Amino acid sequence: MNLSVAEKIIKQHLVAGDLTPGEEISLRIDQTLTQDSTGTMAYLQFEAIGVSRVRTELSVSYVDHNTLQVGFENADDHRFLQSIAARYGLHFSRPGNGICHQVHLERFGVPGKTLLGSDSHTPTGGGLGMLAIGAGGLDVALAMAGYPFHLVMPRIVLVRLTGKIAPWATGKDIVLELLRRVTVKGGVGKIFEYGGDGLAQLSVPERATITNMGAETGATTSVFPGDEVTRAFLRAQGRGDSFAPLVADEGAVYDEVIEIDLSQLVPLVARPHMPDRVCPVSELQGLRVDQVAIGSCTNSSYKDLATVAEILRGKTVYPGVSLIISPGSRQVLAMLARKGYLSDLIASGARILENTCGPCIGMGQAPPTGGVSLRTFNRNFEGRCGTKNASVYLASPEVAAATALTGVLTDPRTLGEPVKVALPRRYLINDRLIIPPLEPSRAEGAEIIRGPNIQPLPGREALPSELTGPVLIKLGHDVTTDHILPAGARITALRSNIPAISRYIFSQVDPTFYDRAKEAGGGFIVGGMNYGQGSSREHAALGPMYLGIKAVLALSFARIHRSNLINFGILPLVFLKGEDYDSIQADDRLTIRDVRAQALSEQPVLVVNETQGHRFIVNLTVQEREREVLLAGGLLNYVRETL
Ligand code: MIC
Ligand code: SF4
Repeated sequence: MNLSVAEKIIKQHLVAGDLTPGEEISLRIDQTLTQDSTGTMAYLQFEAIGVSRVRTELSVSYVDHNTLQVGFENADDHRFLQSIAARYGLHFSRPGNGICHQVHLERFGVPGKTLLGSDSHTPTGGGLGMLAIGAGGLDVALAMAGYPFHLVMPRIVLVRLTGKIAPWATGKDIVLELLRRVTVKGGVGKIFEYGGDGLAQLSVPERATITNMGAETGATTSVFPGDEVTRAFLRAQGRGDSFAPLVADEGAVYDEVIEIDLSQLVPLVARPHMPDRVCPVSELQGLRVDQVAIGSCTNSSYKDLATVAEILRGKTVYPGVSLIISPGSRQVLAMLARKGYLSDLIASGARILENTCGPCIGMGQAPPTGGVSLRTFNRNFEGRCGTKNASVYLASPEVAAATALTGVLTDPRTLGEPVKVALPRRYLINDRLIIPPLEPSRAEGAEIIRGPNIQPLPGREALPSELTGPVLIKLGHDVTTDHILPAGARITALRSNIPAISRYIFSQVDPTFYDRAKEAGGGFIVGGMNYGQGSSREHAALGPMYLGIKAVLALSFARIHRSNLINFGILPLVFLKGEDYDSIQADDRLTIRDVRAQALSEQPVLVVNETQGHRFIVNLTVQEREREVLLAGGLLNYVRETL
């Protein structure tokens, strides 16, 4: 059989199932990564599973999200994570070392390996030829404990890149073009695999921009082959021996093919408030901008920032613009300093931040009231930047730098010849901020340090025989996990404290939600299409579980959030008819009788709308194992019972 790159990696890691799209498979996981804002919960769950040391080839715990430390909470989390890493045999990337995805690409990624990360942008590793998948913390905890990862075998889509890339077009424009064509729902159940004669022009950091933001299509992941470009990158990272060639077989068959002619690409921009609202920069040329932010795991590589420095050199940021730059890693920052680019950035007036997620997750740098912010990030969901009525646009570092100089959205093609930055033959390598695992004999005695921000895990009972309660909220389409549980410094600091963070569930959509949910002792959530897209934060399921949410009824679900709901014992129910979604109202009282029996059968589930005196059916489309997880009241209960 002629296999694609994705199929080759899957086949090599298959524990159960086969390569038939739509069927459940399970995969052996070689590497895991966590970041601090999802990691604390993942490690509390890992502890609850009760193994004495991680059982992967490599597991890394990064600290990159919660680094503002406006109170004790973040620092408590960091100390907890460091002590967990020492106790259980993980690498620990210290605060300030960089964004997990960038550092993982630089220092740990290996073509052909599987990587599971508790962050939705884990597919960044696909730029290096890894099968890198984002998941909830509990799934990552199980992978660390040596259990395989379950997923539905995706359809493999070939994205064929052809032609010579147009001047000033970048990796960002390729993925924005993909988003324009397929939308934020178009990747669900798919892997985008890149191929074609255009590939060789794209460096690993550019490929990683593409696979990173592939997450915005809802795809399971995106992957590039491991070729000469990959080899050169790994050599420059002093890791040439991690390279093994990985290309699709001649005649590999794909479920779908998308062609992108690189010579026709133009600089693109995503408009507020969705990453798929894409149009050419030239169409919005002249839009006044208050803030330009360059960074995030999508576009903060050495190549990105050196290009920005080349554009800014000898010039000054426009007086009405605040230009913010957050490098992706300490290595990037060190390289910029060594090559003199850092002084170009400083002299231009850029405000240099720490090497973390920073403004991407609303940790500072909120734009002014009604302001316009142009960002090189991957998400522009409403309110995520910290200012509810701000408008966030997404574009390449080239567009961002050009705009920072003029104060209006600017097509970089107006700057003349494109800037070319040579990739280093050798990156500056300094792993002293990564603490390696302790020897097992020393690790066993390591103490785990918990501050008051680290609260015990809440649990849930097995599924009762009947579910009844009010519809607490009815929402539209494309609800993101930022709507369910907002980001920002204040709220994200509470990620290891479920009772405290649950107060913020839907706080920006309906501030009365928490009180109403508490008063009613729980109930139901109703959503439209693609419910729960975006982040992997399992708190968007844990919070609702804590508040007694029994089921979410939606027209469709995003992959990671759907798994998170099941992991915490919340039924993801899919409307069969649009009219049932249309007719249901907030406050309607719903009852699902004999829900255990109904959940076990493969028939649709009957829901009674007591308020309207009306019955309708919904689908519980789950795999066998997921049914049992739901009956047990969640994955941790299931694991305790069965394994
Ligand atoms: C994000 O980009 O939304 C985050 C913050 O990285 C999340 C994880 C989280 O909520 O902690 C993600 O993408 O998974
Ligand atoms: Fe961090 Fe933003 Fe990347 Fe999420 S998308 S990992 S918040 S930089």
